[in-house]
Amino acid sequence: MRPANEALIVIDVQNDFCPGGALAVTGGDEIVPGINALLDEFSVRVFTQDWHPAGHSSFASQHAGKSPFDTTEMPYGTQVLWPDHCVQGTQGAAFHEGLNLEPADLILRKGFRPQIDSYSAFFENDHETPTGLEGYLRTRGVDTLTMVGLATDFCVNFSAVDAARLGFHVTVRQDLCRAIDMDGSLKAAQAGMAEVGVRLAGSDAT
Ligand code: VGL
Ligand code: ZN
Repeated sequence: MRPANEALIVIDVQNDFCPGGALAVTGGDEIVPGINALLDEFSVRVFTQDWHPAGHSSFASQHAGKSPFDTTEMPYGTQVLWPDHCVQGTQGAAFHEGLNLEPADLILRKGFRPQIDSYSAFFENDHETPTGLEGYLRTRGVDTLTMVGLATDFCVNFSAVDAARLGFHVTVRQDLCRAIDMDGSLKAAQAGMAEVGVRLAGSDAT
């Protein structure tokens, strides 16, 4: 068992990011058994859940003339437009049925504000509005994080970079992540994570 200053953060292992889902990540479901096994090693265990209201501003369907994976300018910067996904209360927003949620200390929902997306578990995409996770972890005495989940190049990447900038020691287990990888986004994410001191462990499976 790892010491109490270490937490496992399981990012967005939800049906819509798994094969058959609205924003399916290739092999997204393959990581579930390995995550379940890793949960046993940690005494602090946090899961995140992408949780958008219907008609969320990150959905291409809300932008006339735009298609999924196009980009648009938002007040907080450039935003990729996604297929409708992880709509609150839908089966697509539910966790993968094989994922063992029983060990969860905290399930943190994000992306619920209609006008702003939230990839990171720590801040919304304005890089300013906190989710509260930093305070939760610090008040529990956690300073070291292992991150797994979906997708390597978006929510895992943003979460890992924010955590490293906040001063946490961060390891991303790439073998327990899968990437969307649009236009070289995986390579860019790996470089960005390495630059802020995130340790990239496990081989990149994509
Ligand atoms: C994610 C795109 C949109 C993710 C969430 O979990 O990586 N990606 N919403
Ligand atoms: Zn989303």
